[in-house]
Amino acid sequence: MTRTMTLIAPFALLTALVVPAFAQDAAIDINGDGMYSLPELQAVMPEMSEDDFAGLDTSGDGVLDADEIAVGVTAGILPG
Ligand SMILES: [Ca+2]
Ligand SMILES: [Ca+2]
Repeated sequence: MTRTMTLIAPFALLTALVVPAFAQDAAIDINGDGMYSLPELQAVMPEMSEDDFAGLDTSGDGVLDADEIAVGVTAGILPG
């Protein structure tokens, strides 16, 4: 029980606190597809560079999904 909690808790915190604050911001997701493209992010974060974006887009599909956003927030690249 204790061991399971230790493994799960950090991820639960990320999901509960970090993802919703940024990834559910409809003002950022301009086209409403649930993903964040570089132009959408640059609209609110002009300092976001193509290199920053490429580094976050670990799946390489050209957009950031909620998981990739969460990684960026944890890394301090995106606001939480
Ligand atoms: Ca979008
Ligand atoms: Ca991606």
